[in-house]
Amino acid sequence: MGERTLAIIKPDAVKKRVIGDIIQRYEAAGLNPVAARMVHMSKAVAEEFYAVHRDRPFFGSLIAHMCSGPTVILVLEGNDAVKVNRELMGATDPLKAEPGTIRALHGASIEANAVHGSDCHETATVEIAYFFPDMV
Ligand code: IDP
Ligand code: MG
Repeated sequence: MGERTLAIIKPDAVKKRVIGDIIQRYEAAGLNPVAARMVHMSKAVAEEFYAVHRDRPFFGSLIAHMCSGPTVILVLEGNDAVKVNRELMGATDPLKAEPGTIRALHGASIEANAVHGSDCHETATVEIAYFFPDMV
């Protein structure tokens, strides 16, 4: 049934009330939601999820943002799901994201950039297991 990837609609996008718009874009791109949870992350949960960025200067601020309100976490399934989702999201910095991408449309800053998406198949497997342990 294709590949799976993890997507997170970040607190800035939830506050902006664009959950529906973003999920519609996943569906239109052939990325079918197969699991979903709404999660207001604790600091510990966000820190573990973004552990790879622990030494980056923006880490503390990123964690504060991810814990600033509820998120919507989805497993998306489809052909080439990781790559298709990364293209649909656009570049990390919304100002550099291709027009029409989710981050170009809804991102507020390089930090509050509306969505997360797994960056490769291996990362997707780890990230899906982290939020959906029953799926593995
Ligand atoms: P990605 O989300 O496009 O994969 P990463 O480099 O993995 O980008 O960074 C993870 C998250 O950390 C980004 O989505 C963004 O929220 C935040 N971030 C990345 N670079 C910066 C920065 O230079 N300043 C502030 N936040 C950043
Ligand atoms: Mg990344």
